[in-house]
Amino acid sequence: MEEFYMSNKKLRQLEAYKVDDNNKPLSTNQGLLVSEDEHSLKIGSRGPTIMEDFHFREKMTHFDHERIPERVVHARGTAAHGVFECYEDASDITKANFLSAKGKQTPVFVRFSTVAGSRGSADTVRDVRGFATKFYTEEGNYDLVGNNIPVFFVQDAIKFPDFVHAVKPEPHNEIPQAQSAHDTFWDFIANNQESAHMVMWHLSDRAIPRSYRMMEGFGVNTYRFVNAAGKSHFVKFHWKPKLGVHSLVWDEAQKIAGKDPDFHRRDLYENIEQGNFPEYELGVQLIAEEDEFKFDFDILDPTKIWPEEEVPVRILGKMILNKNVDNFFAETEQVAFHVGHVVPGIDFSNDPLLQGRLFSYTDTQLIRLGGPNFHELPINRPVCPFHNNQRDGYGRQTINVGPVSYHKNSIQQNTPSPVSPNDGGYEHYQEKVEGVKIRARSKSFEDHFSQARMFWLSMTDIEKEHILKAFSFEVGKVTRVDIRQQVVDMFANVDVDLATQLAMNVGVQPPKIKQHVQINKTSPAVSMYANPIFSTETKKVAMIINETTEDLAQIMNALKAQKITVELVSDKQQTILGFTVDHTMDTTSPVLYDGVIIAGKFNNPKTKNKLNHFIDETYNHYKPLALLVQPNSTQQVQPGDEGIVQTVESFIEALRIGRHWNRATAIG
Ligand code: HDE
Repeated sequence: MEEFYMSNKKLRQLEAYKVDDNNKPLSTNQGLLVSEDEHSLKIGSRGPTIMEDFHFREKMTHFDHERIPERVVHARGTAAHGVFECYEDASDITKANFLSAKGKQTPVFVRFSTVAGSRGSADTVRDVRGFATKFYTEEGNYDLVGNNIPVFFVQDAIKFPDFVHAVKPEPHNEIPQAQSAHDTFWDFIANNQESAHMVMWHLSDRAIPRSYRMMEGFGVNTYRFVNAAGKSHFVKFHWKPKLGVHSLVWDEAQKIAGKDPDFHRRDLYENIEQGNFPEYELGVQLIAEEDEFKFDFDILDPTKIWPEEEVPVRILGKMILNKNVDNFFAETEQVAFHVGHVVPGIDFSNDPLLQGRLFSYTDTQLIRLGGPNFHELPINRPVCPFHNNQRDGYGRQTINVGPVSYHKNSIQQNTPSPVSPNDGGYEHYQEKVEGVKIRARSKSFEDHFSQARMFWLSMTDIEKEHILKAFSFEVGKVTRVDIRQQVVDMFANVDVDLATQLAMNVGVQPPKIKQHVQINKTSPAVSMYANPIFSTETKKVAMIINETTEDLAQIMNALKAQKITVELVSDKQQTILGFTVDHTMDTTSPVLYDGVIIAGKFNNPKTKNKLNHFIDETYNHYKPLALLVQPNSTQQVQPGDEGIVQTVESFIEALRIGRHWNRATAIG
């Protein structure tokens, strides 16, 4: 067994539950060997099936019950195992043991997801992405349940059901699937203006990531770190991907949703299988308890970021995802995350969204996983021992021995017995709280537009263009004109020019408000394109070849040397110069690649049309295109245009950069 496998306590634990059915005799669930599995038991071969057929009944009953409710949000997801490694002793800020020593390793399981769509919906829709990590620490499971966008739509958990109802398919006809571009979503936004900041992120390219391997993660809510001396800091969590943050373009994302609805799932799975293990660094922003009120926003408000320029991110360690699941249902579907799964040294703030989340996550598992014993499912078990007086319930597996299931007792000398904080027992941070009982929101949560404008002002020109296009698409799909008008009026608070252009694009009156929020502050860290990470690593390229192709082996070697993944595409399934093609131009599509190389001349008019499609789409989506031979291509694509090249070397450079935005006639 591979070394990383042996050193990963969680993977070793899961081994005990694995069953290999390969080459094994068929039996019933009771272990009875089965001699025949294709015909039910009948009276005569044309007669009725009889009650006695226990084999049929067992098989069919199991089938009838094999679906569980999908997650109420984040239903569509995919997951992988990995390891977190601590860079340095962080005991000055937290007593969490998994952050206590350089080189300390902790097994992890990460589930990425979309939010709005059903379990079978497409990966590349415009949506927030979930980024949930379970650390199997020696002190119990710690779950960091985050998103790829650092703020949220609502400030108080009590509004979450309303928000989710608004974004989900409309209840009368269950349309549209996995889309925010519809009336109820935008009606909610216009009437709940605390969502302004989040909407700006949601309309940015962050909501159409290129890969789960190329997006940031954020804890969103404000938590607490507490060290051994009891000193507390407010903390926000960040995951920073080694490959940088990259996105699709909207036209491409929509097409991928049809060509390969599993695009992100496949990308993660294939790259892990190929040994391209995704890596993310874990960072924290810290605010000392005594500095709680020093900012021009409330640090407990989940619709606000802590600008990285004001509160720098301290990097604590890195996570590498190096193993795919063996069984999607057993692991990815049954994993149960909860923001309340913490370890000593990690605690909560009074962020009202977080407070509500602390209830919701366990509650939802009760219905989804069918009762209170979901912690016994292999994927959810801690790797450290756990003992308490909880007993029974559906599907209980543990056989707790002895007569005692209560505390205090004398029969078993009070075991299991509580552990003092000095010996690792969890102790809640002793925050002093006083106040009147009241259903209200703090006045310090009332500024909904300053950070939304800060986000807008921090965007590069191309990002601004994409946000305006996304706004125009989404609001343009709203059928009720008055909702379109309300959205225009609302976003004039963020930027009057933006709202005026939006009004023109969606056919309503220019905004009534003529004055946006008066701030000019920026936070360059929120821009994806201001300081991009350029790389060719793990980018996927289609090379179109046929019998006219030359130097194939050399080209492949040059690309592989840059860690580029190549798929060979031709007009038919065949082997050329010793290479078997992976796809025909019919079984794949240009939208599925980061760049295209044309290395074969085709004469058949129908094939030429297909080739032109590859060229046009690659051009329209700003991706690099190498014309190693000159095909009879469409007019607009000419060597010399940005990112349109004629050699493998210049293609590699163009691919490193990624998108080539200065193509005047591109549509993406
Ligand atoms: Fe969640 N969220 N959420 N959420 N959330 C769930 O738990 C909830 C919020 C996030 O891959 C549910 O097991 C409330 C913010 C992720 O299994 C549920 C509120 C953030 C996942 C739930 C929020 C998240 C969930 C549905 C507002 C980013 C998928 C199924 C107060 C920090 C985890 C489940 C996975 C899942 C409730 C808001 C992230 C119903 C009440 C903010 C990544 O418990």
